[in-house]
This record gives sequence, structure tokens and C-alpha cells, in this order.
Amino acid sequence: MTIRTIATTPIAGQKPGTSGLRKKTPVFMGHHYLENFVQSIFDVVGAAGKTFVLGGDGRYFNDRAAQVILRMAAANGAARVIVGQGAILSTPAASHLIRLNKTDGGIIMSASHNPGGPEEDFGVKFNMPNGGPAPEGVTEAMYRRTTEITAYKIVEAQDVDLGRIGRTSLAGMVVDVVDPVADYAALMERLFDFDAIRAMFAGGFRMRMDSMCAVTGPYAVEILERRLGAPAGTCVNATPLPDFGGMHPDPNPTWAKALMDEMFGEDAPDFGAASDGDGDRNMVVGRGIYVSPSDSLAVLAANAHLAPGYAKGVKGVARSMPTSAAADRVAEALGIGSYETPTGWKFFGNLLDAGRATICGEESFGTGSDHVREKDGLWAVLLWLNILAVRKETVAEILAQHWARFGRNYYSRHDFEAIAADKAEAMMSALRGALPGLKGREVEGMTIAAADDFAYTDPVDGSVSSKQGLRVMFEDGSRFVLRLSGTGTEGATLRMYLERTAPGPAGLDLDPQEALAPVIRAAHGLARIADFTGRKSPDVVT
Ligand code: VG1
Ligand code: CO
Repeated sequence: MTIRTIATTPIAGQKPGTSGLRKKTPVFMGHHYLENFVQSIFDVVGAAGKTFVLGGDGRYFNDRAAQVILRMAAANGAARVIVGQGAILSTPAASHLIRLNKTDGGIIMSASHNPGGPEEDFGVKFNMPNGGPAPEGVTEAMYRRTTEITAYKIVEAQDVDLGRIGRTSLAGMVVDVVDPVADYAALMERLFDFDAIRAMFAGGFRMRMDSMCAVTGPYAVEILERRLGAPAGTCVNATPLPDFGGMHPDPNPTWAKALMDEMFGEDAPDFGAASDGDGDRNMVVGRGIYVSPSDSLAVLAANAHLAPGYAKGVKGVARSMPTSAAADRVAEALGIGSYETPTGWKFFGNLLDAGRATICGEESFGTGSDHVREKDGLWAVLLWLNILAVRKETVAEILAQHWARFGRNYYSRHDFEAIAADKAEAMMSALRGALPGLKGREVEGMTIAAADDFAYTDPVDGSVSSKQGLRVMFEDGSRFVLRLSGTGTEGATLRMYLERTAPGPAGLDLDPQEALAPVIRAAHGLARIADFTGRKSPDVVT
């Protein structure tokens, strides 16, 4: 077998964002694009003698990219690669395999919640030996490497047969093709009371699980229908397709509208859920009631002890800064630690590794725990099911009791998509410049208590991440946050995060958009969004 060293030159823009490198698929398929980035990964982490996990969410180009990465791993001297059958692995399953097999990390091929297909998005990211996304220091080093790369290594070989489970070899490198679902399903069986959930389904509990034609389908069918006895047809859109069937696999009320319609319809099931492209996000819906991701995190933290895997209790709860403070209220009541990190799962890794946090979450439909080092959509669904099976109450009852006990944090996120990048930047820098003068000002009947650009010092390793979002906080506990997305592939997406606290007992069941109306007006007024971008109303509201 011949190892070839191919001369190349740096390609601009190979900078990983919030979660890996994401680009339009044709860009990724372009001359040396994938190869340059993968070689930069191996140059930074080292490949000789190492074992990696490889898999992706099955989107267009997933299969071809996997063959290239395998040939490059072999050429760079890797000893072994564990790859999901058909090059498929959900992000949480990949994280689990990295940990279970004590490997040196893994490469995940996914652009997550972004659409897939020949004209849509593709992505690659590296996860560390702890199973978590590479931290900023490492992704920065990879990016720097892409700017100075002169060659990459690849073996000349036939495609590896990834369709058949078992061991093969590629130019002396061991390739283990594994069932993408089995080890993950076994982990879920250890964490949750499958007997109780099975009994609930046997008793007539009805659910709809929408995998949005993305990677979660096979996991959901195996766990919910085969192991937990949910009726056939509980899982819909359960076959992963290269273009996700034309769906936008982002589980929110806008893109998972069919599920929302079903859950708010006449014969709605008891429980609904959806997951994203790579299976790390979840949306949870009760009959006639939407659960905001920030509330979901708080409810899961308050009730996790009802599941066997968390019976000893939760050590701490971590949330991303834009996520509502509902989880903080739970941590206070339980007397456990609470942490506020920048956006992106990579910032939870150290807290989980150090045993400071057990449960983590983001307002962007991400929840997870220390069982892996990624957010985990199906895990959140199963924890909800476990809680429902033990409490024997509806989602609406559980939420009402939660708010009565802890108060309610009204919450919403407004996204303004595909704004010209220079206009978005100009708007952000104008507001950033205005922040120091805002304290004490009265807007929409609320007084500004503080305003800053969020910076985070990791309590474990002391690393500092600055410019993580502009925050304006009011004396009554309300706030808004503005930041630009780091996962998009076209122009800029402005995210406006809105929060208002209601301690209760009165005023706990308003419509969130109404409850937030003054905060929304304040955000538009102070940031002058329409002036800078011409946008008056958001494209997506969650
Ligand atoms: C978004 C979310 C963030 C999430 C990230 C990756 O990032 O806001 O909370 O961690 O996507 O999720 P951004 O930079 O676009 O706001 V996934 O499921 O796409 O890996
Ligand atoms: Co995802």
C-alpha cells in the first residue's frame, strides 16, 4: 500500500466556530478542502499509534468524507479507527464510544441542525479523549495549522466496506465497524428505569418522536419501540436521509411544525419530542404545552434524582449564559453549584470532568449530563419519560408545579437570519460601545442595572473567553442578550435572547411573547436593529 504525500496550499476560512468547521457542502467537497482540515487536525493532536472514533449524521457527502478520513488516518499512522456502520454515529453516541473505548478522540462529520444536501451544509469537528468537543485552545491551533499547511498524507486504497460490522484493515490500520446504536442503547438502559417507562407505554401512554429524517431515527426506534415497547409508529421520520428529506433538522416550533400541530391538535398524544441532524438537540412538547429548553433544563435538574442513574443527586447545574436563570433557581433550592458558561458545549467539558456539574443545558434545545461529553437529545427525552413514569402527572402539571415552586423565567429567543455580515457587526459594535453608559438608564419602565460583554474564566483551567455576548440587565431581573451565531454558513445570524422573571404566585401563565414585550421593545430600541439591518421582526422565534 502506498502512502502518498500530496502538496497543498492553505485555504482561507477554515476556522472552527461554536461547534466545529461548517461550510456549504460544495465548499467542503472542493479541491483539498476536507483534506487540509483533517491533516491540520492530525498535525495538532498527533495520529501515530492512536485510536480514533469516526462517524457522522449521514448527511450528503458523509460516506465519501469517511473514506477520505480513514485513508488519511492510516497514512498518518493511526493504529485503529472505530467507525459506525455506514459511517453513521449520532454525536452523543460518538462521544460515548470515545469514552467507552478509552480512545484518543474522534472525528464527527456533521453540520448538526443545519440543513444537508448537495447545496446545503457539511461539517467536521474533533472531540477529545474525554468525548467532548475540542476546547478553544485546540481549535485555534487547528485553524493556525490550516493557514500554514503545505502537504497532507493519504494512502492509495480501495474503499473500506463500512456496510458490514466487523474488523478489517486499511494499510495496516485496524478498522472496527461497529453497530452505531448498541453501546449507546446499553448506556441508556443503565441510566433510566426502563421497566417503569415500559409499564407506562403498556398502560396506554402515547408519544410521538420526530427524528426529522436525521440520525436519531435508528436510536429512537431501537430504544423507544423495541426496548420500551412503544407502539410501532411512535417514531416518525425515523430513516436518516442524505438531505433529511428536505427538512431543516432543527427541533424548534418553526422547523418541527408538524409535531407542534400534532401536540396542539384534537387527539394529541401525551408527549412529543424532536431531535436535530446529529441527535444532540431535543425539543420536548406536552399535550397542548410547549416546554422551553431553559425550563426543560430546570425541570430535569429538579427531578433527575427520580431516574436510577441520578438517584444519588445532582452535583451541580451548568447553563450557557444566554440560557434562562430557571436552572439557577433549582440549584439554589437544592444547595448545589450553578455555573454560567459561554455558548457551546465545549465549555461544559471541564466542569463535567471535574465533577462540579452533573447536568448541563443550553437554551438552543441542548441538554445533557456527565454520561457523555456532548448534549444528548434522546437522553433528555428518556429522562423526561422516566420522570413522567414516576410522577404519573402530565407535562402541563409538572411545569405548573415547577413554576409555583421556583417562579417562572419567561424566555424567548428571536433569530434574525442571513443579515449582511458588515451590518450585523456594525450594530454589535455600536451597542458594545454604548454599554458602559447604560447603567441607571430607564427604558420601557425598567431601570438598567448592568450592561457588559460577557467574558468567562474557566474555574478549572483558568482559561479566559471574552466577547461572548452583549448583556443588558434590568433591576427587576429582566435582561436581553445579543450575540452573533457561530454555526451559520451564510451571512450573519443575530440571536436576541429575552428573559423576564416572575416570582409568582401571580402572573405565572402569561403568553411569553406578551410577558416579554417590554424587554423586546427595549432590545430593539437600544440596539437599533432596524436602523442597522433593516429588520423589524425575527425569522425564527423559539
Ligand atoms: C448554536 C447554539 C448553541 C449550540 C450550537 C451547536 O450556536 O446557539 O447553543 O451549542 O449551535 O449546536 P450559535 O453559535 O449558532 O448560536 V449543534 O446541535 O448545531 O452542534
Ligand atoms: Co446538533
